[in-house]
Amino acid sequence: MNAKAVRDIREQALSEANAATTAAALEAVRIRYLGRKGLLQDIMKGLKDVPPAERADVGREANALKKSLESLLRERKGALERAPAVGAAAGFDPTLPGVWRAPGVAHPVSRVIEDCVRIFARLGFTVAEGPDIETRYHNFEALNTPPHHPSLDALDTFWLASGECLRTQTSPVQIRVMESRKPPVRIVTPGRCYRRDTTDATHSANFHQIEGLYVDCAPVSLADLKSLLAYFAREMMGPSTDVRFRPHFFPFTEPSVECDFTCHVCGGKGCRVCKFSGWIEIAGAGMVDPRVFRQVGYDPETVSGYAWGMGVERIAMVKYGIADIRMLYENDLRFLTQFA
Ligand code: 2NL
Repeated sequence: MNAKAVRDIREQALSEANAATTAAALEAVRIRYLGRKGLLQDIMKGLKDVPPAERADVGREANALKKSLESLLRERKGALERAPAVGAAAGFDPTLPGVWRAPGVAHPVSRVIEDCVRIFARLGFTVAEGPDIETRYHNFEALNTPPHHPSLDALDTFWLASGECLRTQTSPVQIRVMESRKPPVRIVTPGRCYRRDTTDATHSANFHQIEGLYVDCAPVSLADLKSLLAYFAREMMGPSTDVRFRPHFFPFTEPSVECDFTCHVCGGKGCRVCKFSGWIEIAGAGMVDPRVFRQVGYDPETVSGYAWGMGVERIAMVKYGIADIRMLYENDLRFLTQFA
């Protein structure tokens, strides 16, 4: 027995420990080398026969064998515990089907926004966005809202201590775009809006709008607006959809209309969905009021345009037959994944 022989045993022990792929195999290595009847014990027992000059060297090598093998066994045991069931030895069966992950689907609100944007983009409209926190000026005053209008009331709008508010519509985005660009303007503005509504089947304090604005230096007419909304109606609800205008009032458009689509369920004959009228109210619209143009620095004598606004949740509910707006916000995947 000499130091080199002990070193060789150590090499052998370490390589066996490295090759072991199960806890049982590691334990067998430990017993063979470090066990009570193991090789290390044989070396220790043989020390007395080693010439005194070499004894210290052999003892040192024996100690190194013990220490390095113990530490490698500890490390390998930890690694095996952290990575269970990998490799053929742990029972991996490559012929079994893989783990299936459900593909995600867009939320119906996102889906409707994407569909609207795609349809209007074909007509040359681009998307504009703005802040959720708006100034009183951009959300109300620039839109010709009279000072006594109920929407300015603290009971209808979320006012912040700063004097700003959470936007109640996406029209302020259009004001900001007109402030910063010369006509022609052709934009749609999808986005989140806020109103102090008590939640019920058709109201949510958080909801989404998509508005549109077209301004040109050439004369634009209500007929242009109607053909645009008719095109949108057919693309969104089906090719046989028709539209009608009813007179209405908005402070920011003159004249103003409400736009109904024929009911996509009964085709206009009358059913429960359209409350037997054949029509479903979808959008508010009109020709941009000259006072709004003057506010943003446009000359109403030389520019004209139309604007419209629609509720995203409302379109989703009509299109997909959703009875309660709250279902869109409960995050129940059994419900949401139906609209892929
Ligand atoms: C509705 C009505 C509407 C507009 C929004 C608008 C924006 C500017 C100027 C003029 Cl900057 N009009 N937007 C016009 C008419 C109706 O929305 O019922 N939305 C759900």
